[in-house]
Amino acid sequence: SRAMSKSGERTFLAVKPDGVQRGLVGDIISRFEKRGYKLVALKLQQVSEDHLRKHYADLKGKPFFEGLVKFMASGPLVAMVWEGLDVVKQGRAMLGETNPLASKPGSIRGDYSIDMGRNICHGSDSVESAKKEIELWFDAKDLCDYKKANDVWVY
Ligand code: 3AN
Repeated sequence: SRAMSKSGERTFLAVKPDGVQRGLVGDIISRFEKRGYKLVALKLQQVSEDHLRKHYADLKGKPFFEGLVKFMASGPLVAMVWEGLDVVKQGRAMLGETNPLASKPGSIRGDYSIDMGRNICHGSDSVESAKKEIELWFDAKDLCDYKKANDVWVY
């Protein structure tokens, strides 16, 4: 069924340095856990500007690109992989919009952010970019393949 084939979908999510500084890591993880998603990989890490230039390669040339790279390298962030039914699209909905003004209360950005350049979290925007981002941020051996007790009844 569609549900079975898409239940293994994965996305890359990050709590950006501002989210870590503001103590929002637990809240963000909790939202995804409670929604029914499965944590597949997780690390707290301060990454290089080089790594971030690769991560944001599609935005190269944008006026905010250099500032974005510097901000993302300015402190530790939490990089994660989450798995479950429609997690790419649902994850984006849970994050909110790029512009906090367009982010509805109830979303992470809609609840906690007012500044476009300080929007707390990142989530892959398609299944294809999720694949690329997961490969860029994690070794295959660090992705945990396990069953959760509620795998059956959540879906
Ligand atoms: P999203 O993170 O919502 O997918 P992208 O990929 O278009 O948005 O942009 C990546 C990040 O770049 C955003 N999270 C935001 O922090 C920053 N950004 C995007 N657009 C702007 C902008 N117009 N001014 C400043 N920062 C921006």
